[in-house]
Amino acid sequence: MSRLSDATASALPASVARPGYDRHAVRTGVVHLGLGAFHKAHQAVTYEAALNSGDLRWGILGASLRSAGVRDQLAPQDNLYTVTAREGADERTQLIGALQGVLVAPEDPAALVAAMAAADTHLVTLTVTEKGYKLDPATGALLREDADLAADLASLDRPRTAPGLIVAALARRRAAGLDPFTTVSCDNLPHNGRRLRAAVLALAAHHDEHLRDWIDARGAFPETMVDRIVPATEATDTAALAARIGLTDHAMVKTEPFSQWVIEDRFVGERPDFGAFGAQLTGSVAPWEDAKLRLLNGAHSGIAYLGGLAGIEFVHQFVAIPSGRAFVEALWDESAETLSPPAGLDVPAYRTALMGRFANSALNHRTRQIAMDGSQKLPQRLLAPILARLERDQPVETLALAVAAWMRWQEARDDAGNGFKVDDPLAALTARHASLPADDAVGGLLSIDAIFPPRLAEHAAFRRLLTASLSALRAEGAQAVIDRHYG
Ligand code: NAI
Ligand code: CS2
Repeated sequence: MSRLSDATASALPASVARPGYDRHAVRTGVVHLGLGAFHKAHQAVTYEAALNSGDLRWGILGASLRSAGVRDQLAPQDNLYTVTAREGADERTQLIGALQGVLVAPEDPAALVAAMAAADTHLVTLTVTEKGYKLDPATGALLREDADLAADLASLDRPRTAPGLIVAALARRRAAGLDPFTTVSCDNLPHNGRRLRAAVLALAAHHDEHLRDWIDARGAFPETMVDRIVPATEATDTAALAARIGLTDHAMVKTEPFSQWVIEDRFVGERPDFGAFGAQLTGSVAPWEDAKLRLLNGAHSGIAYLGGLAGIEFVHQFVAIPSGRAFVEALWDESAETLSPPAGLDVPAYRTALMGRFANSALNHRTRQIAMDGSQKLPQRLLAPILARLERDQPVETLALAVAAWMRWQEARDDAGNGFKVDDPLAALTARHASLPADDAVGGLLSIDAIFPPRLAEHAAFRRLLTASLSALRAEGAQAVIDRHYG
């Protein structure tokens, strides 16, 4: 079967929406760091809409900071790929032409810095995962002991990290008399803009205080809340798409119909008319971000660890079990009380919609994928609402069970005894404690201050609750514990 490319795209069925603009007339206004599934299915779709409206400033140059895989997938396809939104039996596919090219930073960091420093580049955006910012998950401070960051602290001649690339490119723009670009984190980090700004300023200050002051005065790092469930593409997805559209797309992404992007209206120079293309510009993102990180992502993490331990592969399978669905609702009952919902967010309706999104069996969202990088995710998803509730002497039984399940997950063995690799930058550290007797394991894991703030680590009642939950998970198994409490 032929592969998707400029030469073959005309053979696509009429049902596939395609670019309504001349790809060769597009200017590259966006450089995106971390060209992964989520960017392709979320922000890129917004830029595609801008291009289709006739605003040809918003082509994308993607960059991988780690490997050549995505570039090698897309180059033979002239950087074309498709986004397929699935819900039950319904699926809609769109051809995306906004991507103009892909750079691989380790191969040629200078080329990436030059692209970020180009006059046409108005936005530098990121989806490098929570761990890509080289920040302490609990405090947000730079992880100066990280090898790549240490190299960027020593020299920015060949930057390796996202903050390093941004500082090097901003220095280049300042020297050329250009304004900074607007730097937009699109990762599930709390106060993502503020955290990225702090990392960039700290790294800039290390090299040149005047550069730091210029970025501080002239730069913009808007906060964002980003939401679209985009599971990793699997071979079966690619094969099913090829059978339907008659071309092979090795860079396809699958997602849901839902998409939301809330952006703080804080930009330096030119930007797309985001509001016209479905994004929400606002003065305050935090209430939206808290709701999404604590309700959607908090439930996701609880499902990932409890479901994963019980041998449940997919999110929709977990919520199809009555006790699983009841667990999610109980977690939402606890977390929702810690929110200050923004005007326009109806929390009960949001929860109902979320449960429908989780139940979407067409996504096959793997619990194992969500379980990844838990040390980087727990603080904002589960620990923040727990802290808020403990400060008000409110119970945290369900949130604590989700944390205990993460602790049990660190043992790298599910309830059936199947071993697995804990995919987490702190896995070596958590493994030291995970298999100790329950209270020692809990105490050791709570002592990891990159994850647990002292107020939690020192909370005796919380530690006792975690120890009881972990003991039950070890003795009965996750499914039995969920059935006993929520069945
Ligand atoms: P992905 O695995 O497809 O892409 C991850 C990207 O991050 C890749 O380009 C990878 O090279 C880069 N990366 C990973 N570790 C890095 C590091 N240490 N330094 C620099 N770059 C690094 O994952 P996907 O689905 O694109 O998700 C990426 C991020 O997007 C998530 O971590 C999350 O913050 C955010 N997100 C994802 C959603 C989803 O459903 N997939 C939804 C909402 C937000
Ligand atoms: C998921 C998120 O993998 C995970 O951690 O919880 O990627 C989730 O799919 C998105 O935040 C949904 O917007």
